[in-house]
Amino acid sequence: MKFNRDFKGRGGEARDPRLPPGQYDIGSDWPVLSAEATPNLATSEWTFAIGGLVGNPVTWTWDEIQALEPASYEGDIHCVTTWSKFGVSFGGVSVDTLLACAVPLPSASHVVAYSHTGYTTNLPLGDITDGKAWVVWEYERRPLEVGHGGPARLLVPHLYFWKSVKWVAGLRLLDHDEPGFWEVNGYHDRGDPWLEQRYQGD
Ligand SMILES: Nc1nc2c(c(=O)[nH]1)N[C@H]1C(S)=C(S)[C@@H](COP(=O)(O)O)O[C@H]1N2
Ligand SMILES: [Mo]
Repeated sequence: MKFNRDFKGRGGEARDPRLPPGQYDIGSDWPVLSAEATPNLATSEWTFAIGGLVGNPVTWTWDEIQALEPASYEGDIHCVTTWSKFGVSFGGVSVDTLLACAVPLPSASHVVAYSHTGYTTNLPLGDITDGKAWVVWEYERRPLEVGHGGPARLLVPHLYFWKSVKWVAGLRLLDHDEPGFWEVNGYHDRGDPWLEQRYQGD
């Protein structure tokens, strides 16, 4: 088998084509990385809201969001701290299903995703539509652990994992870009791992 130079690691071994530049395969580990203290959110108190530039602002309770059409993701995730994790599965609901209820206005171009703890991140609306983002409450078919964002987190696996807000509380649709917690602290505005957009200026 022949490999292109670009698919070889430093030792000359074949580089896994699932691995974006500068990343390594962390295997079965899954580190917990949180800027804030882990909150204890009862599902009876948890809500998820979509507001801002929408025709129909909506807030779902836990039972209401669970009743929506289920959707899942099977694939890889990439953290800016250089680990990637292959072939993970998450279950929840597609952000497309949620946005279909809220009806984005034509002027909506960006979102701020925010957590119940105050963490925020920004995304172009186009990065969370057409099957690219989920609100998830299952990992490997079990309830998502609280350290990893349970009861539910955002999942935007085509971007670095800091965009996947843990303990997610909602989306605010805007007509402009509004950098979030890590983005105002020097991280890249968009965070595409394949373009290695780690820090501002990358
Ligand atoms: N609410 C909240 N969400 C967050 C973070 C955080 O600090 N708080 N960290 C982000 C970062 S930098 C990463 S790498 C992932 C870590 O998710 P994990 O702890 O499940 O690995 O969550 C992202 N979502
Ligand atoms: Mo991260």
